[in-house]
Amino acid sequence: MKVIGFVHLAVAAVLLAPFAAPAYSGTIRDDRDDSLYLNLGAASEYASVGRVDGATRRYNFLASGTLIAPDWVLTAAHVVKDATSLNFTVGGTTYTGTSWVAHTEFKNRRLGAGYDIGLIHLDAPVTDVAPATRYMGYDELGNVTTAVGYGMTGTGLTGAVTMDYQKRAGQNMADNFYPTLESMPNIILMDFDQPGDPYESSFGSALPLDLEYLCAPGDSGGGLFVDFGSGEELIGVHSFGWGIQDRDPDADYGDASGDTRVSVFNSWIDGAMDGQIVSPGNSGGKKGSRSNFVQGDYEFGYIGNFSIPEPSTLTLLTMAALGMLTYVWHRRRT
Ligand SMILES: [Ca+2]
Ligand SMILES: [Ca+2]
Repeated sequence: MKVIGFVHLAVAAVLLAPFAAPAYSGTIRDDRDDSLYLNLGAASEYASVGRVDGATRRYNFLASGTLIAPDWVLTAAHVVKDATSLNFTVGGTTYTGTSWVAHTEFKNRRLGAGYDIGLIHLDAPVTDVAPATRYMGYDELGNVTTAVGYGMTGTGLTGAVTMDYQKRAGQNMADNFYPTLESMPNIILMDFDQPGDPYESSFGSALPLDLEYLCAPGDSGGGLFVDFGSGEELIGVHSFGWGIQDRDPDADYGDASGDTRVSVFNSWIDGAMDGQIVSPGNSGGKKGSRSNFVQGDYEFGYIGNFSIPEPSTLTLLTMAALGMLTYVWHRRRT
């Protein structure tokens, strides 16, 4: 183990200090065997989800991403925004990111605004793994989702306490959209329901799914899938965790997570892959353009039958802190 990464741990600890212990939390049901989640993560339907190893000027980090074209990886804006190098490993091969772009409306790490989406262009096309199919509709809510990534693990009782570099997948219900002020809701919310304890439910049904699961630091950028009847489709990009009840976003029971909604960004994704949208400062660097939403015929009323407290300063700090924590201290293997 090398010293590299120390600075990053320090950054995360400072951000967490006011409201969270520097121990993180767990992500699988405490009454299920981990092998079930590992096996689901290894399923061929989710082969497009790979591991992102990145660096900024100050630290190395680990995150996740989903192959959506032979040479393009969809991930979170906060994964690529400050990166100085990015590698993507999928199907046992590591590819080098030659350029990347974060959504230009992702500003000041405001994860609650819902523009946490970005792309990485690879140095060579991936030929042995099929890209994920992006979802084009708006009917995500009420479906069983499968979240896939390389984040930390643990159980709902312990929180995310272990980084073992394994790929896992688990299920959750797409309960609600996060009520942002945007013209279309662009964040999908899920909560980690505790078996036998309805008080550890933040919204939606209090009954956990068989492989109930919550994303944890390191999962950022990974994929959220739903099978609408014609195979798994990519509906979300893992963005943040939310300590909605205990104000500690450690991915234990009662916590929630947010995914950036893929379908409302499909035209932005297409524009970025065509080279029409480039982040300022990235290679090729023309000035970034504004988002280009598909307006469609979406209907409002998405807040539905639950209420989310007004985002307090503390809540926003919490989400921002987890965004930083996603840059898990990454042990460089020698
Ligand atoms: Ca749930
Ligand atoms: Ca918590």
